[in-house]
Formats: sequence, structure tokens, C-alpha cells
Amino acid sequence: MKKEIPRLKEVFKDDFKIGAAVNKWTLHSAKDLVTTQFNSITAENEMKPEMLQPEEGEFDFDYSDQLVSFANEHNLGVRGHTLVWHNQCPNWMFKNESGQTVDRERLLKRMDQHIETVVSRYVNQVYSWDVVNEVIADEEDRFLRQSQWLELAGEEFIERAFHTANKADPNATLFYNDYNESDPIKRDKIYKLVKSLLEKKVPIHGVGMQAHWNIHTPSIEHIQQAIELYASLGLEVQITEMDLSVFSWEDKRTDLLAPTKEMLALQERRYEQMFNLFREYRDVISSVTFWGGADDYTWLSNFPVKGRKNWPFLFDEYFNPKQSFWKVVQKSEG
Ligand code: HAH
Repeated sequence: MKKEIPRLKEVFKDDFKIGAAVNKWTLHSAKDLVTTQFNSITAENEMKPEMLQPEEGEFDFDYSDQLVSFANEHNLGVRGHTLVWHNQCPNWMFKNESGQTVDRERLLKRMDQHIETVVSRYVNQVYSWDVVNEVIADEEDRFLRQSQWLELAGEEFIERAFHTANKADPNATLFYNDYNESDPIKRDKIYKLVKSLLEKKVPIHGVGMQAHWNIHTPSIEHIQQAIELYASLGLEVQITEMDLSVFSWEDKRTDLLAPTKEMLALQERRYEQMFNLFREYRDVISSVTFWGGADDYTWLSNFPVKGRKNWPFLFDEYFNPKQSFWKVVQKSEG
């Protein structure tokens, strides 16, 4: 018989929710891990617009319903991801019957209809929604990302999305979510966007820090400064898609069959430091979600290098706790 190990959801029960992203396969393959260790789930892909509304007006809720029933059955919260995004959005959204780009009013109406339909289906079953994902530009000299949303609807689509989501579920907390959220330049742009929304009385309640980090960067200082800055607006912070790649961004090597000892040692230290930091900010951080559960499956095995295995989590390929897990659960008393 397998020895019982501590449960993340118990260890952090007074601090924040602990979540895992699941998909239609891992919901089954990682069932035991997810239901014992976590108290929140997010759909990796199953709630994205192209999955939920592949054709105009034709919604497909099969997998997202399964996920939400699973959550209800096992007493897990659900983080909704995501309502408005430039990626994984069906192409019809931006086109009219003759294949030309749609006008502003029509696009905004389609956006509203999508948000209303999806959010009201899961009203009171999703505790937080990523309403708008990744609209800040990575280029230093641009503020908002160039996208069909921005080009066709103008920047008001952002505030309108939050109003529409809030109307559909006034109890869900609504998030702006992005990556490279700890980089000082991008961080300041996210801050500027969110601050301007708050000044316009837009119902936004938090910033989602995706936390696709690695064993070298970003620094703990930069992460801390970002949390501080977002929280200074009176907002909640959620860590929404955490993974710690064993490769730096520049490292495109493909020959490793297992992580090296050095990689694992760095990963342990970083996980320990990060969870110490999260615990320090437990008053503002309401949930910490990993973008997966165990090292058997991660989107990083196809990003940024296709087909290169990665090992970013607290549990190994066989669902056993890694040394990083023990570092995270062995928190010092008091
Ligand atoms: C995230 N983007 C998305 O929010 C999530 O929905 C997806 O499953 C994985 C990662 C991160 C990202 C990206 O898609 C492209 C470039 C950089 C970062």
C-alpha cells in the first residue's frame, strides 16, 4: 500500500486555493492526484471560445460540463479560463457571411453573446473568470497587443467584456490574466491598463499572474514587486498557470531524457522560495493554480520547442512527489 503523503490543499487551506489545470484526458489519468491534492481545477482548453462555440450560435458544452460536474462531485472549485483572447478564438467571430471582416457593433455583440451564454451556464459554479487574456503587447514601444479584437472593436472591448461577465454572474471574481507579468516593463503596462479600468468603475477584481516561469528567471524580487504593485490597486492576485520549466528561455536543447541533478536542485529551491513568497502574500493571493498536475503531461513538452519533454511540476511522471513537493509542504512554523 502506498504511504499517505501530505495534501497541498490541506497544507495551504488557510492561505489560498490550490489548483491544477486539467483537460479531457488528464481529468481521468490524473484523477486521484487531482482529487487528493487540489481543491480547484481549470480547463486547459475546454472552456476556450473555439472549443465552446466552434460555429456561431452552436455551443458545445460536452467537455466543459463534464469538468464542472467532476468538480462538483469532488468538491473542487472551478477557475474559468478564458472568455476573450486573441488565440484559440474561432475565426467566424471576426467574419461576416461573405467572409469580410465584421464591423465593430457586430463583433461586440458576438462577444457579449459568448460571454453571457458561457458565464450564465456556470453561474455560481465558477469562482473566478479570466475575462480578458493577454491583451498587453510584449513589444516595449506598444501598449496593447495588435489583434483582431483591437483592430475591429477598438480598446473598449476590454471594459465591455468585464461589464458583460459581471452582469451574467455578479458573484464571480473577474480577472485580467497575462504572462511575463513580473517583467518590470510589461508589469507597468498591465498596471496601467488595470488602473484605468478601475478608474472607469469597470468590475474587475484581480490580476492573474500566469507564472510560466523557469528555474532561472524571473527573480523572486521581480515577482514580489509585481504582486505588490497589483495589490496596491486593492485587487486580488491569483497565480493562474504556474509551471517551472527546467530550461531557460534561450535553451533550445532537445537531447535530455531526464532532468539533470542541477536542474532539479534549482527547481526545488525556486519552488520553496516562491511558495514562501506566496504565503507571505496570502492576504492578497486567493488561489495558486498549476498549468497541469504531474510531469507526465505538460504543454511545455510542445512549447517553445516542439516535442521536447519538460518536467515543471511538483509530481513526477508516475505521480510521485518530487523533492520540490517536500520543500513546498515543509513550511516553517509560525
Ligand atoms: C498561456 N499562454 C495561455 O493563457 C493558456 O491558455 C495556454 O493553454 C498556455 C499558456 C502563454 C503564452 C502563449 O500562449 C504564447 C506565448 C507566450 C506565452
